[in-house]
Amino acid sequence: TAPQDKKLATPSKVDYNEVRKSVAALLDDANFDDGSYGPLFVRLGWHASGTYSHLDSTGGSNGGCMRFEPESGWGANKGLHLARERLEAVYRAHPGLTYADLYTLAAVVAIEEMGGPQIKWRPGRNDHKDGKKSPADGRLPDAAQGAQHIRDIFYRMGFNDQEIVALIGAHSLGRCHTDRSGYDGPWTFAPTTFSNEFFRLLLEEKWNLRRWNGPKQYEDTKTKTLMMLPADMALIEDPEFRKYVVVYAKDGDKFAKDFASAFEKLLELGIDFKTTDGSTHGKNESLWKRI
Ligand code: CCH
Repeated sequence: TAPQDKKLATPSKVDYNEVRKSVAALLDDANFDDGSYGPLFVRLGWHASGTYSHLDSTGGSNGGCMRFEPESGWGANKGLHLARERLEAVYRAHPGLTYADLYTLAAVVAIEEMGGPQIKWRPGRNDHKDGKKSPADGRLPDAAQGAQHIRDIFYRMGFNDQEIVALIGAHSLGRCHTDRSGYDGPWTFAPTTFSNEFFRLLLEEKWNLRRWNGPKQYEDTKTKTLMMLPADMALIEDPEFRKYVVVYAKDGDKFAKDFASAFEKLLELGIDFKTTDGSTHGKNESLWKRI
């Protein structure tokens, strides 16, 4: 049997379809950003998982540690308390549900509800009682940097160049907030719709440095309403990354498929799913083979 088909040793009483429905019902809010918590939920699931290091098997979504110091206070996680607070009602309504499972499932539901691909997801993450096992700050990417930094960060998680580009395609969703990252504005004209528009805009628009008092970021020359981070621009400046940008800009279905695989892998980094035959899988043995 493929690892994902084995039965969990301790089947949970939680009805995850009901959890999905509860999350979906919380997405829309006309007074919040572009009308949806979806993009913020995606960022929550990604930041909960993206601390993983395959070098020492620390970090990752297990533990649900972002609700504690120090992770809750990291600069990179600014604003994510809004997502966690929004999801609190779902946690309370489903005894047995872990925060660690909820933070990752919320991202999956958000992507699906915003028109994205189905992403394989399974429960099995535990909650830690405090934030003591959180790694030191600095594992999430710095938007001011370029290709080398992006590779350092994502290779540490175990991703290759193609997966890196696919994952960052999530910037078709949402926007930057001056009171969180310091950056400002959305990447696309439809920030609550999953699409390959981020890649098309990267290639097709002309991007100039924005003249403003904030951090270095780019704006489109036509409407001056869209933005790119220095780290986003690295995807077209670096020839290896650029190859995949070209592929995904042309083929939205391929992007959706590759994004789903990479995002599934991201959410499972460092997780041991206990199975009925006593074996464990996870710690990414199975995932490693796919690199
Ligand atoms: Fe991202 N991202 N991200 N990002 N991100 C920001 C917002 C979102 C970087 C920087 C930023 C991924 C990779 C990277 C989302 C998903 C993903 C912001 C603005 C910055 C800065 C935060 C703010 O001010 O609110 C950098 C750098 C990288 C890689 O190098 C990956 C991978 C994903 C998911 C797969 C989403 C969604 C948002 C929008 C959040 C919102 O509130 O709208």
